[in-house]
Amino acid sequence: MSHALTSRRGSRLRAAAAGLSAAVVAVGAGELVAAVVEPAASPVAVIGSGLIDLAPSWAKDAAIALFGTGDKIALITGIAIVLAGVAALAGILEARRAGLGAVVLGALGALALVVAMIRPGAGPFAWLPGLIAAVVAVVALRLLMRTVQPIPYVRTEPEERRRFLLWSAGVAATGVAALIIGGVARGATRSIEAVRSALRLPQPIRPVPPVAAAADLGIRGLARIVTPNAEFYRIDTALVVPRLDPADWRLRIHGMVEREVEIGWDELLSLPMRESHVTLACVSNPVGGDLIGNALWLGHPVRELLARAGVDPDADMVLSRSVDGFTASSPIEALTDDRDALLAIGMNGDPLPIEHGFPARLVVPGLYGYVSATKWVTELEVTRFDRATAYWTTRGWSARGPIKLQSRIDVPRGGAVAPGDTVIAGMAWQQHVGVEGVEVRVDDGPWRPAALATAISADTWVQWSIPWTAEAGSHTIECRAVGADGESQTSEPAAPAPDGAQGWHRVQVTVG
Ligand SMILES: Nc1nc2c(c(=O)[nH]1)N[C@H]1C(S)=C(S)[C@@H](COP(=O)(O)O)O[C@H]1N2
Ligand SMILES: [Mo]
Repeated sequence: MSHALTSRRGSRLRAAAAGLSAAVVAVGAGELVAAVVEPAASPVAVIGSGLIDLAPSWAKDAAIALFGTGDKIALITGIAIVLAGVAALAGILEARRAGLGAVVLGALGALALVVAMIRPGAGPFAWLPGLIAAVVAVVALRLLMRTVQPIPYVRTEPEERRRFLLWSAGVAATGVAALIIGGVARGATRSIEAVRSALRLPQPIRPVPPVAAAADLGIRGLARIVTPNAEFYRIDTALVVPRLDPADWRLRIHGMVEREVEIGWDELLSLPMRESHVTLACVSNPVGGDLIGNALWLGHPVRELLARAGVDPDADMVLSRSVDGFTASSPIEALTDDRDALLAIGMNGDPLPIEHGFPARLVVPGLYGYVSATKWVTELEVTRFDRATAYWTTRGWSARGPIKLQSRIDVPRGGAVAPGDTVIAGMAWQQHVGVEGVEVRVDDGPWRPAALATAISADTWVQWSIPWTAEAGSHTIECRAVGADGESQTSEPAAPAPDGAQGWHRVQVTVG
């Protein structure tokens, strides 16, 4: 009897392992085919992107809060764990009833096929990776099942067990090899990266003066006034970064316009370029958070492009659309007033990094990124707020997103502080309005004015600092800003959803 039980448990384990191996080789095959025919149709990526688009916004907020910019790695890990569970189950089902498990795995491949085909920007072979994954999964599972001993009460012979292990490990290893080759193939098709690095950006008509030395206090731990591209926060829904060839890129301006306008890359490069420092901020940035960065952007004013198309006076919004379907709703005044909303092609002197929207994106001072900063932008639809709804608005975020007045303590960041004379320093911002002052208090003491560094412009954040003599004990440091319009930063706390976090940043330190 005990022999029979071990045997049955053993064969169930083998069935689960067969399911897993079949899934690994199927994913490997699908990813390899995708890497060759259409990287964006990768089965894992399309299912992940589908989940991102379907996820309720609280789940996304939680993912950003938990993992920040690592939210995508967390998602892929999650998918891998779920897939492993389903695959093991499929193996067990297949052992119970031939065909059942194969249907489960095949259905997953079919799902990847369908999702790859219906996503925006799907190419002519978007269906292929999912189909290959489905077929490979079914064949591999059926094959492996033959080597599993499903007969109860008969102890599996060691040779049979060895044979199974060999087969199943071989199949899984083939899958891993396919994944690696796929990764290498994807790397080799990095031609867009080559195109990008060979690009020479045009000169702006009026280069901005170099950032004043007095704009950056150079305090250790304080954010730099201009954020290097490699350190710039990245937030988007793109699991696979769109790789647009500038030669194929076009921007279409349509909707409530007198005439549709379409411009390509060469024409864009021939237009007058402006440059300006603009601080970009994410609406998901919590009080004290770092989903914010400042860069020197080079681009052509959106205002000029809209003027070419001739905007209907009834329009009050531009719905900008990315090649991957993401949309943002910007109030039309923000794109047409004197603030120089840019169709940007350069970031800190380089072409836009691919993950920051290469070859072109929008940058609008004063608006959160989700309502303005569309990356990989290919369309501007002139419309009205009562006619069209953007990606995050359908998920419960505010349709309009002016940036709120905020200030942040960078130094000290909390924890232990040595006693004696030191400095408290941080950043403050309210893009397009500007910051007039920052005040700091320690332990409910009096508010003391901090010294503002030189601001680059009202469209950027500004550094501030204040001396402090740290005395032994625990202390709470708070800061608050006053905008250039005279408004004070509210003490009323609010979560990021639906229109941006607010409240005072507070840091706890222990001196001693
Ligand atoms: N195509 C596309 N553009 C997008 C997004 C996106 O998900 N897809 N996210 C927006 C959001 S929410 C923000 S905060 C900014 C972030 O820009 P960055 O990644 O260059 O910092 O991009 C905006 N542009
Ligand atoms: Mo954002």
